[in-house]
Order: sequence, then structure tokens, then C-alpha cells
Amino acid sequence: MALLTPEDLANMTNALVENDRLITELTNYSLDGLCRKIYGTAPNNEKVAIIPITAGNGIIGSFSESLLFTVQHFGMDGFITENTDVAGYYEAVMKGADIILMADDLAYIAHNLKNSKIAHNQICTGRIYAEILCNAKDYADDKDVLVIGLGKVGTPAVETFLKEKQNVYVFDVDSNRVDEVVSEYPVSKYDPTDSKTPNSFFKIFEATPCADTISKDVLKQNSLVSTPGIPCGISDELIEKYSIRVVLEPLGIGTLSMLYAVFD
Ligand code: NAD
Ligand code: 2YG
Ligand code: MG
Repeated sequence: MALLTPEDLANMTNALVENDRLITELTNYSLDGLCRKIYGTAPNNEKVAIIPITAGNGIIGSFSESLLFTVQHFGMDGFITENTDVAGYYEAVMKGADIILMADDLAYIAHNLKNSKIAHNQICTGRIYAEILCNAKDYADDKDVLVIGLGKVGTPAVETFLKEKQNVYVFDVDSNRVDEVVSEYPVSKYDPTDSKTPNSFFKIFEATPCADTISKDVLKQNSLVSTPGIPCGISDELIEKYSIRVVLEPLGIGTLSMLYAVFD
């Protein structure tokens, strides 16, 4: 898994606020309002403990602080434990935590200790970035969506689009993965040589660890790109040329989705 860097998180607070504003403009729902709609849950004064984890590649500068910003920005009570790892877990419970947030190199989870619900960042990130496209009011009549990157984030996005009755076209640089997804789900391959399927899209979801995955060929004027993938898959030049709006933020949107996934 590609790990976040402190540089990825440098502008995270502005990015979260700015993306919340864009999501509200696009969907008429604030980010927390959209999460409430999707999950049918709401916060109820839960105390959220963030535990820094040293395993593997260790602490990522600003990771815990970015989670705390997210929790507090959306009106919840949170704290970062002074201890790390198991000692941090013990501290979190002793200090009355209701929900634990913690991540090692393989998994970033939210665990609600009161109701036992657990959420995984990759699933919740795929889901919320897909729902943003599905709820974008100016794009509601067009059901075609292109999904680029069919990994741990892209696959739950595919499932979300299907649940939302979208026509899903998929692309991955790994053609075996495309074949797997096409055989497992009612989706079509993105195929620019097939005149019966669309070549360009108003709605594009991208979840890859690569830049320049979104070429001019798949864009329409005013396409909407919802992309958790880091780095951004579309160049500034194409964003400007095609007047593209891009939803992209490195950590907070997915984190809020995880919290709503474990609320009652
Ligand atoms: P993954 O490795 O499970 O999946 C990535 C997929 O992208 C793979 O199937 C791979 O074959 C495909 N791919 C790679 N290069 C490609 C290219 N040039 N064109 C098309 N497909 C390509 O990774 P993941 O866990 O799904 O994460 C995807 C990205 O999302 C990573 O950059 C990760 O850091 C990021 N991410 C962001 C957030 C967030 O909150 N913004 C949250 C989780 C993950
Ligand atoms: O506690 C810490 O500071 C570290 N142990 C956190 C490690 C997180 C590693 N995971 C990633 O970098 C991710 N790709 C998942 C983060 C979700 C948002 N991109
Ligand atoms: Mg995010």
C-alpha cells in the first residue's frame, strides 16, 4: 500500500474545508450531511481516541493531528493518546474512549467499543467518494460512470455505484483485475474501440497511486472527478482546459465516512 507522507498532509485542513464546500455546492449536502444520509447514522457525543502506531514504517508526521482536526472540525470530542500502540489503547479505554481510530501500514480502522461496529478506511473511502458522484445534482441524469483503479478503494466504489443504479465502466492498468471485476460484477470494460460504449464521461472516479491516469480522451467539458487517489490523477492543465471540478483530499473525507460507518 502506498503510504501517506507528511507532505501529502501539509495542506490537509484547508483541503478538507474546501472539499466540504465543493461537496455542498455539488450535492446540496455538507460532507457530514451526506454521510448521515448514506449510513443512516449520527454522532451522539462519542469520544474518539486516536492512537499513534509505531509498527512497520512507524508514525507519519501530522497523521494523528489530521485525524484530530477532522474529528473536532465536525463537532466531535477527540484526543490523541500520549502513549502509542498497546499502551495507547489501554490509555484510550481508561480515558473513556467510545471510538478508536488507529492505523498501521496495512489497515486504518475505526472501532466503536460500545456497539462493536468496525470500519476500514479503504472501503469507507471508496464508498463516500462514489456517493459524492452519485449525489451531484447537475450530473443526476447521466448514469454513466468511469472507474479507474480497481483495488481496495476502487472495488467498494464499484459496489456503491451499482447499488446507486449507475452504468459502470471500469479500467485498470492490470488487465487481469479488469477481467476479474467484469466477471464478478455487472459492469463493462472501458473500451474506446467499442462504438457501443461511451469514450468520455461526465462522472469519473479514480483510485490509483499514479499521476496522469485521467487522459483528455475520457473527459468532457465540465466533467466531475471524484478521486481519493494520491497523487491526483488529472493534470492542472486538463483541469483548466476542460473546466473540471475535482474532489480530492488526503485523509479527512475517508475518516468522516469511517466514523459514520460505526455510529449508531
Ligand atoms: P490498491 O493498490 O489496492 O489499488 C490500486 C489499483 O490501481 C490497482 O488495481 C492498480 O493496478 C491500479 N493502477 C495502478 N496504476 C494505474 C494506472 N496508471 N492506471 C490505472 N490503474 C492503475 O490501492 P488502494 O488501497 O485502492 O488505494 C488507491 C489510492 O488511494 C492510493 O493512492 C491510496 O494512497 C489512496 N487512498 C486515499 C485515501 C484518501 O482518503 N484520499 C484513502 C485510502 C487510499
Ligand atoms: O499512527 C501513525 O502515524 C501511522 N502508523 C499511520 C500509518 C498509516 C499508513 N496508511 C496510509 O498511509 C494509507 N495509505 C491509509 C491512510 C488513509 C488515507 N489515505
Ligand atoms: Mg479522504
